[in-house]
Amino acid sequence: MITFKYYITTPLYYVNAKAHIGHAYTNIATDVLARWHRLKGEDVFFLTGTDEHGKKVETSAEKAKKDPQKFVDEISKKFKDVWKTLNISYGSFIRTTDSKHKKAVYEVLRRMQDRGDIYKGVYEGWYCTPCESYWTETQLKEDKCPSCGRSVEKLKEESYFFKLSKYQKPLLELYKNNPGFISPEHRKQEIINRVKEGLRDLSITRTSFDWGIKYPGDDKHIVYVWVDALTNYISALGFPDSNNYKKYWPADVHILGKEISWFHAVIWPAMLLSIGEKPPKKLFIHGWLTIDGKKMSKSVGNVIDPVEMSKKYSSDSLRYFLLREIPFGHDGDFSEKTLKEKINNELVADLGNLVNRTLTMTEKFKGKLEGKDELSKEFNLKKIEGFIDNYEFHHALDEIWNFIRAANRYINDKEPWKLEGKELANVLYNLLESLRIISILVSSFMPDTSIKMNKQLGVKTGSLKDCKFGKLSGKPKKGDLLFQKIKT
Ligand code: ME8
Repeated sequence: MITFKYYITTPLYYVNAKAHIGHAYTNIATDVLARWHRLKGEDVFFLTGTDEHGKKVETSAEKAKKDPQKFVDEISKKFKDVWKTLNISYGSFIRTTDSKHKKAVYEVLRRMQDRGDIYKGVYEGWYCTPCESYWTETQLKEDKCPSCGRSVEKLKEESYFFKLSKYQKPLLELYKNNPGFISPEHRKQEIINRVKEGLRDLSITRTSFDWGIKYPGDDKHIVYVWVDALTNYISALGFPDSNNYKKYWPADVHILGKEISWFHAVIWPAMLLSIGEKPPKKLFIHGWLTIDGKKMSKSVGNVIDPVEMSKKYSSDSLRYFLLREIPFGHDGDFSEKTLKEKINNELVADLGNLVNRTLTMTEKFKGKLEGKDELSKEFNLKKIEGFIDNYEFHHALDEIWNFIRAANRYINDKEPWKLEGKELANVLYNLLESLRIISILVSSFMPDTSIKMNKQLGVKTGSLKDCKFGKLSGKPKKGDLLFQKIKT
């Protein structure tokens, strides 16, 4: 049997502050995909990590009165702790301060130089430190950074340049020949339109700060943080000649937020074309979360801590909510009020209730649990798979919930409390088989819940091929309620 590989990545988060709900959103969505592909039996490489160089991190370390390396060590560890709380099943965590990463960056630069794609010049422009980006006068929006809206400062420095302009045509060809390269469609159009307007060569070194990878052969230059960070997607695999690199590259998908689409859709593939490596197969660009309708920011004081949320409501509830509430690829709003409503109306009333009712009746029943399939028509695995393959998590969950609701209706219709013997066995068999399958279907979204369900059902962890009737085994035993009703 051929085992397919699946290489999926998240962005590398800046370590200037701790992880917030926006970072959690990306990692949860990526985790769902990684887990889903494991359920399909694929060989998954799931990469996340931290972006640890640049002026922004250097300034944050200074403010904290810490040595930059010590500072990044601490924050990077905190990111790992958050991912543990949220059950993020990454297989590899790359830090841009890792020595294998630095080696890969040198190799990338060497190849770009060999190609004749790097030259020395002078850069003058408007610099946005939070975004670590230079902008031209015309790109500014009301004299502010067009990406984040914050103040910019004028800088002039000697710099090495990458001949990005040379790659305008090859990039447009890449987009044309690979229609699925950038999703969603409207994001792809934005990129194509901007690339058609023309590309300027990219300044790839800085001299205004120290904290970063030194440019080979010219120590006062530090490698631009984006050239450094983007290389993570191959350095983590051991680029250039490791077995992992050969096996997993090109990435099947990079998941990222909309504000960094330019770096991933233009600069990254141009770098790869320059060094003679394949571009990733796909970029999926998701939208931004607002908090109760407002932009999340430290100054407004509305930054949501995902760990606090998951301690309050469980990590599974948070995971479920984020993917059920917001169509992936669109902007969306995080509201604690809606989170509580979803927990009560969907997790407690539908799924929790179905498990509780079924296990309560099963515990009282002493006969053999057997019957004939009356419920499998209520779910369509192909449809669910199709939605997930299209990154439509909310539709996949809708479909799974239709099945859960159908099973609850089945109890109401059959009135098993009035039945006994074979008739009762048949109803219980159908419910237990449905729950076993539901547990598999929700496992990527809510891994803890699935484990708890399997324990109560007395079954082993299943995979997608077990999503059919006729596999019930083990001894069910009622446990604690899966979800607690929240006071609103
Ligand atoms: O940009 N809503 O790092 P970063 C949704 N180091 N997602 C959000 C979000 C929000 N409000 N805020 C952040 C960087 N994100 C670079 C990346 S990659 C080689 C280098 C998520 O710490 C989203 O995924 O600013 C966004 O793209 C990412 O965090 C930015 O994280």
